[in-house]
Amino acid sequence: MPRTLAIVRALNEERTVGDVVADVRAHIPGCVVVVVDDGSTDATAPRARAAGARVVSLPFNLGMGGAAQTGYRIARDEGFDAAVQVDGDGQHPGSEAARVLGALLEGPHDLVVGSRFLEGRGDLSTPARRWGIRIASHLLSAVMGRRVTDATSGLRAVGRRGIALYARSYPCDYVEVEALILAARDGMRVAEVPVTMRAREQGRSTIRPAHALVYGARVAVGAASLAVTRRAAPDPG
Ligand SMILES: Nc1nc2c(ncn2[C@@H]2O[C@H](COP(=O)(O)OP(=O)(O)O)[C@@H](O)[C@H]2O)c(=O)[nH]1
Ligand SMILES: [Mg+2]
Repeated sequence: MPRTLAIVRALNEERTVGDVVADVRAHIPGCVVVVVDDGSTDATAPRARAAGARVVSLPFNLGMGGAAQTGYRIARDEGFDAAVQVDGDGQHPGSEAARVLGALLEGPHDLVVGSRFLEGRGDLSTPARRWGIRIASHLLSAVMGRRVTDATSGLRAVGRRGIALYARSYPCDYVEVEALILAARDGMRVAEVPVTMRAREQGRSTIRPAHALVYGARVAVGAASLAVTRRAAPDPG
């Protein structure tokens, strides 16, 4: 069996993180779960530990990108074969994490993203978020040369190549979208599989409506830079 690390980023998710850890462990046998507690001020760390996770408590808030990179560094340094990213807020069911991981392990892809929009599995986000996702997905599809329907999905799995890449560098602003751009630039093979996600149980998304426009613009810049650097890349032959 390939050794898999589940990376759960969590900021003040004491109400959900324990269930998330238990759910992932139940659906992915043998999986090690690391919760990257990014400066939480609640009981996120003890709840995660009680559910069987390893917990890395960062000394201060690094944000989603820094927290993800922390997880990938553990995966790289400890020689894991695969890593699956799962949110600590309970939106990603363990069964769906297992599905995404399964698709990765079947091959031949280097990165598999769980998409809410393939097969019309329902859309739980706000209208602004939907627009951000739509813009991001269209631009990314154009640049990556393959259809991407859910560029902001945080439910994704990578193999050793992705672990090495993301341990070296993980974007820090529009993390999930830019991480896809990074993967494409590195020549990684990307695929999506349909997943069902749950609505957020508490708190609110970190993506606010006003961000949607900025989000689209940032992705456009990232996509353009990808197109340019790709063309400029020297032919290894
Ligand atoms: N490590 C870390 N996790 C965060 C931070 N902000 C949010 N998260 C976690 O990242 C996951 C996704 O965040 P969320 O706001 O739900 O984003 P959305 O689902 O894409 O709208 C959740 O598990 C949050 O607890 C942060 O600054 N650092
Ligand atoms: Mg969420």
